[in-house]
Amino acid sequence: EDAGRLGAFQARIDAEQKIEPNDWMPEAYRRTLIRQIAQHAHSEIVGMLPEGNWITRAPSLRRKAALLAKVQDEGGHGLYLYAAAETLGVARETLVEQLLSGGAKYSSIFNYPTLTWADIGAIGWLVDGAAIMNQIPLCRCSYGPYARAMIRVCKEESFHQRQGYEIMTVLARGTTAQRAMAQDALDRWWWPCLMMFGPPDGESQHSDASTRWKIKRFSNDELRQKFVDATVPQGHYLGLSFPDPALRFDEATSHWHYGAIDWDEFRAVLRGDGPCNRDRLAARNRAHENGAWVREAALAFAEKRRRKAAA
Ligand code: FAQ
Repeated sequence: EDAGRLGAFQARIDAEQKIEPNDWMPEAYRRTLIRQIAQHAHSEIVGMLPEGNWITRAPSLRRKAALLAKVQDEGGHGLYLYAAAETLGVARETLVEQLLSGGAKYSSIFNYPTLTWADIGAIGWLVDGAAIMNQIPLCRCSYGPYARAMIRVCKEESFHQRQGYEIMTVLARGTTAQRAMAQDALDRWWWPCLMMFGPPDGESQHSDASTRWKIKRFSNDELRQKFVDATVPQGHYLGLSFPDPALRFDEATSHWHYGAIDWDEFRAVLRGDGPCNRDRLAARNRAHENGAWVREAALAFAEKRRRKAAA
């Protein structure tokens, strides 16, 4: 019976039909989606921290308004994504608990510090740029609630990317000190951004299954290359250089060839030994504790309403 159901399930995926929450699905499909969507949600929530660090220090009211809106969007993305994960039968509280206890993964990129205002430009341009490259194909993911959430998320990420590139443009055309700040931010964020796409294809343990299930439409290395090809000309347009002596345009393939990624650094960040892993988790735990009164008040209010309705 299971073989029949499995065949019918794969046939629906092959026919580009969406899988919806009440449809039958193999346990492994459910598990991999919960894993990926939860990690994605955690990334949005932890991803608010590096930029949140600069909200009170944005250089103008206009910059502050845009940054505040961007960070709020990220909180919203986290919430849609937790809701999408809940349709697979996992409680949001369980996922939040896994994040707070350090048992869950979130994107490696959010374990790096934001040292100057130029980092806000670099995050928008590069981190959101990488996020879009990875998430546009997820709009066509086989799981309906995840695919639909990605449509709005990508529209917002596209605004984020533009605000980041615009910050970089102003700095790159500014004083010598501003230009140096923009270059320094690019130097520090470039390699960690390339790591966002995940391990090389040969070491990506989930890629085969996720490709068969049309969760993944492109491999980690394919998306990484697309990102490099799109981003290098943008950096050159700003008059900035990339911290990679091996970077060169390959006429034969029409792709930008890039140097070796330091996968030891990636593995260290995943183990919890990146520059900010401990700070990020401590900040999330503090925020959760400081919000306890809101959860208690919401529960008390819901209880009062329930009693009123029953009376
Ligand atoms: N960091 O077998 P694969 C954003 C893990 S954008 C940490 O290749 P898969 C927007 C992976 O989970 C960032 N862990 O895995 C924003 C797996 O571990 P597991 C979030 C990583 O799933 C911008 C193991 O390595 N975006 O937040 C990373 O097939 C600005 C083996 O890897 C998403 O999550 C990494 N970089 O492919 C917010 C997109 N890479 O679970 C604020 C959705 C890999 O076995 C400010 N996710 N790992 O313990 C995906 O597309 C996929 O999950 C990949 C990884 C492509 C990330």
